[in-house]
Amino acid sequence: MKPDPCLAVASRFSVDGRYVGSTPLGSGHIHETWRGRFDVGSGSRSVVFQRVNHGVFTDPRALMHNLLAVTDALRASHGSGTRRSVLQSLETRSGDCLYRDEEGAFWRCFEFIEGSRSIDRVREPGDAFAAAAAFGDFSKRLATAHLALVELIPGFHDTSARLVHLEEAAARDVRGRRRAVEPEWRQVEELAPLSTPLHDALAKGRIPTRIAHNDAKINNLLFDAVSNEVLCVIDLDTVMPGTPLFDFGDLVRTASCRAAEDESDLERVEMDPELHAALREGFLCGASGSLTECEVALMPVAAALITFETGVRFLSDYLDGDVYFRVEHADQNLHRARCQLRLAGDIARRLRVRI
Ligand code: ADP
Ligand code: GN1
Ligand code: MG
Repeated sequence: MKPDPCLAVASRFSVDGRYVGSTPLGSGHIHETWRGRFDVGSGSRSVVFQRVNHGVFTDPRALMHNLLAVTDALRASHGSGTRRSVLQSLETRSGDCLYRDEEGAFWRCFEFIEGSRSIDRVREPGDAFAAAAAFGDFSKRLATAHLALVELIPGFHDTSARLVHLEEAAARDVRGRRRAVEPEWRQVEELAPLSTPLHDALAKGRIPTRIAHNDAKINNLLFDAVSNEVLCVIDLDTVMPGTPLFDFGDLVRTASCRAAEDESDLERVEMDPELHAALREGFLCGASGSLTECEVALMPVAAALITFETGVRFLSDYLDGDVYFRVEHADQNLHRARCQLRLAGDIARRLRVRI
């Protein structure tokens, strides 16, 4: 049996009870996350232990500064009863929000939201509606908050910069993979005009810059395991100024397609119009009138853009030798890139986005 990675960490955080063990949690691509269980006599209690990806988030203190600012603002906005609706960071026994282990890794701990689950794919339009309404509501709540947030990953949704990075990765070609990605490379060239309209609208002030989640994929939400209602928006590490359109785009990318993000049968990779319609309605309902006409008009563009951009990022990482996104096999980033590029084209076609 493998040693428990959380064993040495569990005693460092201020959690009552006898530590029982941990199990891996979720399918995020960045951090490593576990559910830690404690015996508390009358029953059991769970927390989340997360080993921060230090390569991606190079300043863990700033990461926690942002997270606490965002969760404080959300708690203030929700009022009472936020136990299952706002992420709660737990402190170490010495009152810190991070623990640094002997290997130099940073750990954080959250209250485990009991009776919750995350999903990687949506089946029912009702779940698509609820998910999008939750992210729409999230951006509305933060729109008026005065948050001094550090830009943890500069240019996170700067699609042109992502394209430049792709060119650089191809030029370095550290694993000799460039030749094998010729079809994907051509797709990127075809879809590249998608990167202009939304960023232009932002730069020219036709749409406002607002606080956004910036990583609104479907598994960054917790659903009630029984009732299926959305409980909580999680993974708050990329909350920064942006536009809620980035979030709508990520929702369409991850919740309008019935296939997996790295599906190998490309025939299955397409936007389901019924799920898309539910996402659109849900997002507008959650944001309840806070979006301008111009923002609403750009929703289809955002859906194609974010899907394209994510494809570009997966392809870059494939060429870079899989240094950013966690992979389970050697070609996973290539499979992910293929799917996202195909889906971006399909979204653009179905939503009549001009390329
Ligand atoms: P990553 O940045 O790697 O995606 P996340 O913060 O999204 O990390 O966490 C990974 C997964 O862990 C989530 O998709 C979810 O399944 C689970 N998770 C995270 N926080 C909690 C929590 N407080 N309660 C229950 N499950 C959680
Ligand atoms: C990552 O952390 P996770 O798995 O929720 C990534 C997103 C990508 C997504 C692709 C900080 O999200 O930007 O869109 O993978 N997060 C970061 O699935 O880069
Ligand atoms: Mg996540």
